[in-house]
Amino acid sequence: MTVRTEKTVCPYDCPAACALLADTDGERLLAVRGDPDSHTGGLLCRKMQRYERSVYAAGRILTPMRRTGAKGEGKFAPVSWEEAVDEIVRRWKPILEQYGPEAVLPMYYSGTMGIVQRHCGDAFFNRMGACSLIKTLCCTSQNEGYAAVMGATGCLDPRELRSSDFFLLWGSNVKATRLHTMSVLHEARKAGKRVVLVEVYGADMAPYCDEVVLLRPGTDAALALAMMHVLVREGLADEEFLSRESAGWPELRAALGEYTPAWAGALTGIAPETIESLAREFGAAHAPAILLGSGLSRHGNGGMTVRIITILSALTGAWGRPGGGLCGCDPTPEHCVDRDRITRSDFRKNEPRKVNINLLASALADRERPVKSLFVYGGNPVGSVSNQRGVVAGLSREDLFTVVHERFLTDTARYADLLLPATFSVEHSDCYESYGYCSFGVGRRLVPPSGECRSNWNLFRMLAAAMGYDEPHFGRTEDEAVDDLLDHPCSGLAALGPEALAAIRSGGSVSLPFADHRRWGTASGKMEILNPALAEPLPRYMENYGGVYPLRLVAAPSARTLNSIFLERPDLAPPDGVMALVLNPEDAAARGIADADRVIAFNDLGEVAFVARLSPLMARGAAAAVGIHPSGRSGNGCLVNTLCHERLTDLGESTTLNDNTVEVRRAFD
Ligand SMILES: Nc1nc2c(c(=O)[nH]1)N[C@H]1C(S)=C(S)[C@@H](COP(=O)(O)OP(=O)(O)OC[C@H]3O[C@@H](n4cnc5c(=O)[nH]c(N)nc54)[C@H](O)[C@@H]3O)O[C@H]1N2
Ligand SMILES: Nc1nc2c(c(=O)[nH]1)N[C@H]1C(S)=C(S)[C@@H](COP(=O)(O)OP(=O)(O)OC[C@H]3O[C@@H](n4cnc5c(=O)[nH]c(N)nc54)[C@H](O)[C@@H]3O)O[C@H]1N2
Ligand SMILES: [Mo]
Repeated sequence: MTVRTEKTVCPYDCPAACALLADTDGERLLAVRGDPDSHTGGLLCRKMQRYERSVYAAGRILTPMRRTGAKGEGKFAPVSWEEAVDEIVRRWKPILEQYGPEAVLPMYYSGTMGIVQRHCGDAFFNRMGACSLIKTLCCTSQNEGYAAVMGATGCLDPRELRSSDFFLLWGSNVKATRLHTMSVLHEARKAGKRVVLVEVYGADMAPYCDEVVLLRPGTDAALALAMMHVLVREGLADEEFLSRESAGWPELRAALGEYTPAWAGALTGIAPETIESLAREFGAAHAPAILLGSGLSRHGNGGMTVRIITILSALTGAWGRPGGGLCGCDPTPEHCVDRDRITRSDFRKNEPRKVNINLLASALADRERPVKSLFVYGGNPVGSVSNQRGVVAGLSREDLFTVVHERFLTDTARYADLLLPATFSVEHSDCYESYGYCSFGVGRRLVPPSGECRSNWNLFRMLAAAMGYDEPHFGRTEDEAVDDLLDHPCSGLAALGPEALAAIRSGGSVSLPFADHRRWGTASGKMEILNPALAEPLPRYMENYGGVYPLRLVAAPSARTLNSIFLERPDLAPPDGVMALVLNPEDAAARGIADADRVIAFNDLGEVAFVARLSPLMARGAAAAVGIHPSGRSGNGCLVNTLCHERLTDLGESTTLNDNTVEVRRAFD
């Protein structure tokens, strides 16, 4: 057997887009490891170290299938691709005639981050005139909150963190979601620099931090405002920098008086002395870095919270010094290639009906403008979108024709009328732009697709042919689509020059130059502390939506999975195989709940059965559901998103997954 080693890229929705070395025998993927000569230095998460176990996992969908049981039951029988495609076209025809193309709702989110495979369905559905999905299920409010102050100014590049002298990890589980930054934190602490965590649930990161500050979900802006209050009072704000580089500082400064540590203490649950000392420490640092996660942006006040934390990051003038500033936002994604060459907005001839992904349940319940067909390719909305009961009710509609293109029988795939088998990244070609680590990579098809699996690109090619869409775009191969993107690079990639591009054309990753934050990418050319274009020009403290139940519920990421990806892997399942809800021991004791008890979390939307886990590193008055699980792991088949409302954020129409309240009781069974 000849083993070939080739360069490829991790396709998943993590900031780093890790560079991989893949061993194959030409037929099968044998092993994968991190590429030591890359921006990630060869470090690879536990999930991807055994990628071949996912590719060849039991339960992989290998043929097209038609539903034979009730919707949701998960019973299917194989059919050929020809039958499947014929049926799709046959079922769409009367829908298109009677209801128009806007009765077809395409849905994808972040199954693959490859630019070609992820977005290729847009060209097809633009051509059809179908609904246009507003894809704000992740961190749009975070990026818009940042951009409200900084415009298109690049964030602090993770490579610059080596020059930082104080680290504020703000709502980010770096170990799970930004593994490559862990070595920076380790080195920093060895050098005597301080690392402080501001979290709702700090158990994963606490061992790597000097101090953990726990706060009530959704109150982060109060902490940031009170820190600014202290910085001003102590003369630690860089007045000269702010008056030179920003617009609106005098107005905000005048408003800071009321935001005292005592005021913030009452809202956040943090002791006022802690806020004082944290502010002083931040103010004394030469180049403090805030590493911002997206959890705090998934609240009704999320955009405003990120605006305020962004302003805090600039208050001491740190942005003017190497290593100082804020890391973790991406105001100008996709500056390597022109995504429109894949999505083809020019194919659309109608003004699209827009459906926000977070309002899927409502869209499926809309009788005035009914959705008659849902086409899912690269998402698991039953597990990932708010109002799970509503989503499931929609998917259960007998008159909804649902197609799901998937690799596994997810909780969403169970509702498919037709289930189509999808490829893994090593079975198709694509290119990838990291969203936090300034890299770009290409991964070509390395092994033949398993069974009858087809890539998203090839699926839409087939459907376009069957629908009679004869644009040359749909005639191209996926490799031609990748080549076309590389032949027309945008600024970030073009700057590398033709040799660097040629070196990765057949597979591999390159690091991109540092983002330029010497000039503010805003309309005024200054940091916009006051932004006249917004409904709230001057930042102020805003409450999140909250609710009437006593515990604030958040959904935290799991290091073992990536959203609902990797659920196929027994080696990554939780050790006890259960879906846990983390509570602070005092909140648990007040309810007679002990560790490992079965509990029910409930609110006006429904009930979810968890197993309780008690942790002193969980904020008082809050509860965290870690990871997305298959419904089989839940005591009553319902997942955490059952308890999440369909409300949107203040900026960016984004998810408010972390902005819900619940009560929890012991389950007696
Ligand atoms: N409770 C809870 N909800 C959440 C989150 C959470 O942490 N907890 N996270 C939120 C965030 S940050 C995000 S980004 C969203 C993610 O939302 P989704 O994208 O809906 O969720 P995933 O679990 O990533 O599902 C992606 C699916 O795509 C499939 N897939 C992978 N590659 C391909 C491919 O090439 N082609 C096709 N056709 N399918 C493919 C995978 O098998 C997987 O089932 O969820 C959000 N919702
Ligand atoms: N292993 C693993 N890696 C992942 C993912 C995963 O699911 N697993 N998801 C991927 C995706 S899609 C994304 S978008 C990124 C996300 O990566 P980041 O943006 O860095 O965010 P997370 O690490 O998910 O951290 C969110 C944290 O916010 C906390 N939190 C929730 N609400 C609040 C709040 O109100 N205030 C504060 N201060 N904290 C709060 C949660 O406890 C959680 O620890 O990670 C990606 N990488
Ligand atoms: Mo995400």
